[in-house]
Amino acid sequence: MTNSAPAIFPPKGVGDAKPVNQAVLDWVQEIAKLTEPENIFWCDGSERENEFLIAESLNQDVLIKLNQKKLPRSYLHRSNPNDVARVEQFTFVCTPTKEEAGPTNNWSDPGEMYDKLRGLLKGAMRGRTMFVIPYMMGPADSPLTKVGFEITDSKYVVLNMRIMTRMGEVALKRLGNDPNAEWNRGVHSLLDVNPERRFICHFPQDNTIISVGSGYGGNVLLSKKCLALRIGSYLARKQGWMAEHTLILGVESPEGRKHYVAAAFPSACGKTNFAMLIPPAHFKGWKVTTVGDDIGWLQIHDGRLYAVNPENGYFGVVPGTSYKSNPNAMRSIAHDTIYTNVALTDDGDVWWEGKDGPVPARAVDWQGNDWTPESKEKAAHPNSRFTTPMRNNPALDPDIEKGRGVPISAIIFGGRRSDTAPLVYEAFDWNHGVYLGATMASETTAAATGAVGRVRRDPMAMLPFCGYNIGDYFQHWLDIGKRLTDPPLIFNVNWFRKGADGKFLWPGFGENIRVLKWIIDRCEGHGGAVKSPIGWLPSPHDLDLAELDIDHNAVDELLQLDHEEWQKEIAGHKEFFDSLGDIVPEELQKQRQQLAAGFDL
Ligand code: OXD
Ligand code: MN
Repeated sequence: MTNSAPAIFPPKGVGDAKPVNQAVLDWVQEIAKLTEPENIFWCDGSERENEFLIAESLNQDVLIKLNQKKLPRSYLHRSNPNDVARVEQFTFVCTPTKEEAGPTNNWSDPGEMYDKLRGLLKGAMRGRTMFVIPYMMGPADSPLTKVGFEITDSKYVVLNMRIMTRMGEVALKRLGNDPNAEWNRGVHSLLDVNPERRFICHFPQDNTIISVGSGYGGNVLLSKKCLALRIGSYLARKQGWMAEHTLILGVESPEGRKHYVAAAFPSACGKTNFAMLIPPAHFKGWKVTTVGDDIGWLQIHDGRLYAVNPENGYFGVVPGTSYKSNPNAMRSIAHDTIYTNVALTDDGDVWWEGKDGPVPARAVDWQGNDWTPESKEKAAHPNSRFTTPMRNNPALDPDIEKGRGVPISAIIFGGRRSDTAPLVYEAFDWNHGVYLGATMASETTAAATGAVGRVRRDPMAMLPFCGYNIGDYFQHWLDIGKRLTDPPLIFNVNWFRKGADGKFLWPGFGENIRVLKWIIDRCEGHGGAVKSPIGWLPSPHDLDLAELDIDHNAVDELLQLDHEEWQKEIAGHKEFFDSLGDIVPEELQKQRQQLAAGFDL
């Protein structure tokens, strides 16, 4: 584990890929003047550069080499134990007024925050190398694609950005030399990795992100949550598209009919697993392909929604990943992968809770301590991660580079709910679907610091990621609906409902294809459903449950609406809307009243 980032001196031909755009050069000089680095390293994302940075990272204990026979070109990184997840309490949206950031974001006056950050960044890179990373989010020929530059003093960030984005020449080419071109400015410094000096700040009006004091992916890979979601959602509203915390998958029937769906679940609720699903034997001939596992950018074309995945890799939660839960993820992370905060075995392999095979008799845990199965601590941190190129995924969709994106037939919302929310139901129409998204709730996970397992409202899974006022965000969804002549159907799913014995009622993972099939049936107009006050629900025989080892009572329970639970749930919706104040669009208030009437409220 290392927080220090001493300077490195590359050989000739490495670290000198200077961009030509004068606006970028000026900005880099301005940041260098402030942070006073030992030297500037202009990244190009090339193989040679990567090899050099890996060698330096091994020298400086930023990376540990894994068994290269078992895991070719793969490495382990141990973060500072105080720095293992996103920090929502230190994440700010700095808009000119507090109202623009809205009630769900931490807000600070941009001038004050810039001053504070300038103070923290002053001389922060002394004795360190300043890396300048040009990157592109989205396929090369998409109108949605954005260029960003991230300045960082962390080699780990450079190595991860190379996996997670389209980095180097391709970004420089897209930007060109127009000094007025739109591009995102990102500055990151580890400082001394001190939680007291940790701030993740967004300045949407300036298309700028400044992140200090952390080395954790979600806080420092500025392409991801910061640009693709927070700044992205702000730009999307302004420019008439959508930036969402959603996976995108393709599903093809044995007859060759293909649909794409987008599914917005909160962090660590199984987006990666769903996006890489392998159907069970009974669904022979069905095929699921992955477009994206975390973020979707959606635009309207000919009255339909089309989605691209702006990312180039996966930054996924490791614990629980196995050949049983997600074989495609296991194959993806078998090579060219950076692991963060998993355990290391004697033979240089990685291990985590929930991995296939026997539990090792001993290992070194994520903090570098000896570990045995008797240890009280987990061997891998619950939010330990893999960073792996999307091209490692055997189920990668062939259309990931399509600039227009893939046409979306259904949008699925979902969360972790032990009770209340049935396995699946369908909204009556777009506006009702927006209401389902707006009132979504989920039990919190280890992806962010704070209590785990607490039910919180997480509208469209965007609570930590919406870069502007959530009321305006709801209205943006409603407005998009008005522009769609062929809108996707909207659904809600819950894989996590538990029975009285505290066990999950639904097997999940590959079996989720059964729910997906019903969703597709509905999209094609031939799936059966019964009308309920919350939406269209399948009855048990509308779901294909053949060859599934599940108790009939469990299925009934999964599809049941408990009157009292729903009365409580609707009170929760009201409480949430009330907590937001008068920014909730009238249409959603109307939807809530209609729902309440269905439960005698
Ligand atoms: C993520 C998250 O890392 O949502 O994708 O936290
Ligand atoms: Mn996410």
